[in-house]
Amino acid sequence: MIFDVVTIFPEFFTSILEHGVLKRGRAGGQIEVRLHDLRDSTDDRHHTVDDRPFGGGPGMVFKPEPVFRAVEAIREEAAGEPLRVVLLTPQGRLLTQAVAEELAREKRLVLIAARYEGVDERVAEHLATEELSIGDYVLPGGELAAAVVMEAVTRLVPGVLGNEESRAQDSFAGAEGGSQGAARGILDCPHYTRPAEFRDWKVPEVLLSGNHEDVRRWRRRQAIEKTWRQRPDLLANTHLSQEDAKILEEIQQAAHEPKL
Ligand code: 6GU
Repeated sequence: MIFDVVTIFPEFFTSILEHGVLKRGRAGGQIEVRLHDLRDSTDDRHHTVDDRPFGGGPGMVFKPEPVFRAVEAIREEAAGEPLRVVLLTPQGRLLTQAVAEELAREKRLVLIAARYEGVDERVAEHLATEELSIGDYVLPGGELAAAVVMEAVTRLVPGVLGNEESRAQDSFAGAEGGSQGAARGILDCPHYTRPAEFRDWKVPEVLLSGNHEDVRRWRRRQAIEKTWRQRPDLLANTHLSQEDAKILEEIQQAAHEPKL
């Protein structure tokens, strides 16, 4: 899979490309990341990428010409292959695990990281195939968002993690009809490692018991309880199995019983 990143800060990506899943995917040849400096697509002496907004107001807006030129050069190089062009913006559709799973099926993805107050709307209307946001907060630029998209997608590309099973148990996996995993649209359970006792805090006994069925049930219950407490919105959007619905009922009952 090829990621083409259009940015005015290509150096921003050098560190993340040398670490973790992106390093792995690149080394294994499953992914390739091509950085395109937007300033290389300008034609004036000062390599101008932005200008003042029509109608007034604070900040600057990315000019359309360099962005169109950069993406059209990529499109030409991709020679007729269908190409998804993603504009990173807080005005976009929300990146979810289901969206990441969908993007992971593509062969090539263009990511436009905008800075300043935004990009000329003609980019969104006539160049990008979609707009994507990584959450309901404002970042000063799209670089981190592009990095988030690449990391979330790359770990789903077959062969990168080498442990296809662990992904099925991700928090959110299958939340919106994507993959089917042990956990469907609920948060992950807690994890522990040695030492079994740290500063008086003991690892839950059941995890040391060696009883796999008890461990499975405990993890399931923890995951459901965590989700109910932290993200009840996820539970509302998830179809619970009969076993899970019963567990949730027990959790809720226990929470409402006065502690003696
Ligand atoms: Cl994609 N860009 C910016 N600038 N801010 C964001 C975002 C993207 N997603 C959430 N906040």
